Formats: sequence, structure tokens, C-alpha cells
Amino acid sequence: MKKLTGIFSALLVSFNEDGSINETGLRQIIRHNIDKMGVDGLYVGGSTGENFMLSTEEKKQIFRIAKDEVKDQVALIAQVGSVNLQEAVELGKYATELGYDSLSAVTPFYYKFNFAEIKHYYETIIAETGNNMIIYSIPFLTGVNMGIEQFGELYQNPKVLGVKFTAGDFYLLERLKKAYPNHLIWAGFDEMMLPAVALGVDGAIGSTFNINGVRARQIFDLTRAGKLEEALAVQHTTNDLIEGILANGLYLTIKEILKLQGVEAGYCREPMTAKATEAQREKAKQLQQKFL
Ligand code: NGF
Repeated sequence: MKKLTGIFSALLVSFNEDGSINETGLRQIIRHNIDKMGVDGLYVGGSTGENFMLSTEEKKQIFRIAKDEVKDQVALIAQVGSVNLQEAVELGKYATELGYDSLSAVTPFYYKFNFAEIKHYYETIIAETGNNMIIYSIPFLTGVNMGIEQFGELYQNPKVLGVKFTAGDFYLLERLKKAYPNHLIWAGFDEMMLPAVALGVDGAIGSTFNINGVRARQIFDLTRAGKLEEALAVQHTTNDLIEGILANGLYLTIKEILKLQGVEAGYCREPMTAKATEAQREKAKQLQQKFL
């Protein structure tokens, strides 16, 4: 298994105007991440990959293309979580056979599952695939808020490596790291990377690393080295960029910026707005010129 710590891009997927996957564009995004951003790995099939709007076959296609393009150059994590447990297992088996270094699964969402049901979900995916598991906790989208004891229960399974923590609850983050120092935490909010690294996270997984991966690594390394003023300066610039991206449409804007850099990043997947307006393209151009 490859090292799973450090800077991981949450991989964007290029779509054609009709919504189908643009394989050439997807491969270019992957190459850009490895060759230009210098990431340690890719998180495939996450929110950034517009995953929850795709069919099972499309998700498999993306896992297959990513593995084929990456080979063994960087680590690969497959997000296989789904509110359909059978689909999660099927995807987990598929990614495991392809050689993904770890699986990750979002907490089951939409229905108000109790903790016993959530635990059963993770135990089932692990038992059926035999692969490692990273819990994907993103309460602001799923509504699932787990506490320290619940993480502890999930961590009793030796295959659970840790959590991708997309939340601003730094008290919980600190408590988790103190209580379970051998379990890994990946920071999920790029705009809050510095405080997360200061509290001891082992890595970060982010959408904006597709274009801002070099600064993300600077924040990570400088904070770990205790150079907080320098790290904060980079975080400020990063957040000026992220603020502009969020105001203009998250994935659409990152894709428009990638296009300006010669990467065929394509369209988004409906029901998200698939195509940038002229005004959004112009804003992306300004962000590119100012920050990248
Ligand atoms: O895009 C989202 C959720 N969050 C990502 C990241 O946590 C998602 C984050 O980078 C991810 O890793 C995945 O693809 O599953 C934000 O986009 C960024 O911090 C800007 O807020 O909406």
C-alpha cells in the first residue's frame, strides 16, 4: 500500500456537453494533478467528482480510467459510499480489484440512519471487500454528526484507517486526534487547512488542490514546521482565491480555470449547472490572472 498521508486532490471529472464522461479530459485533469500540482494522491469518486449524480457503470468507468492513467505513480483512494449499500459493496470490490490503496465511504445519507445502521454499513463494505476504509464525514451535506465514542466504535475495526473530516468543528478534531493518535485524519475544508494541520491532521483532501495544490502543500509543510506566519500568508492568498471560486460556482469555476491552463476540464453534470455563463468565465479568467 502506498503512503496515504499528505496532499490529495479530490479529483474533478470532465463531462461532455451531453453529460457523458470525457475520458480525454479526465486523463488530462489527472496528469495536471500529478505533473503540475505534485499531489501525493487522488481521492476518486468524491463530491468533487460529482459522484452522487452518476450511474454505477459511470463510477466504475472513472475508477478504471484513473487507475489506468495513474498506474502506481501516486496513491489512490476510491470513494464508494452510497445510500445503496449493495452499490457501495459492488464499487468497493471493483476498486479493490483495480488495486486502489484504500476505500472511503461517505456516511449513509438522506434517511436518518441510527449509529447501529451506520456501523453495519461500514462493517459490510469492509467484510465484503477486505480493503482499508476511510470514513468520509461531511455533516453539512449529510446531516450525520458522529461523536468521539462513535468514531471509537468504528475504529475498533482494524481496517478503518481514519476519517476524512470535512467540518469546521476543531474541538472534535482535536479530541479525535488526542483520543485516537494512531488513526489518520485528512482535512476536508481547504480554506481551514492551517488550523487543521496545526491540530495534527495527517493529510488533506480538497477540490481546490486541482488548481491550487502547490499552495496547499506550502500551507501543510510550513504549518508542520511551525512557520505559522508564512503559512498564514499562503492561507490568506488561498482563501482569497477560494472566496472568489465559491462565489462564482465551485466545480464550474475550477473547471473554467483548468481550461485556461490548457486542460480539457469540460462541463459539469446536471442537475448542477453544466455550462458556465459568459460572466462566470470572465470571473474565472480574473481569478486565474490574479492568483495562478
Ligand atoms: O466540495 C466539497 C463539499 N468539499 C471539498 C472536499 O472536502 C470534498 C472541499 O475541498 C472532497 O474531498 C470530495 O470530493 O469528496 C471544498 O470544495 C473546499 O474546501 C471549498 O469549500 O462541498
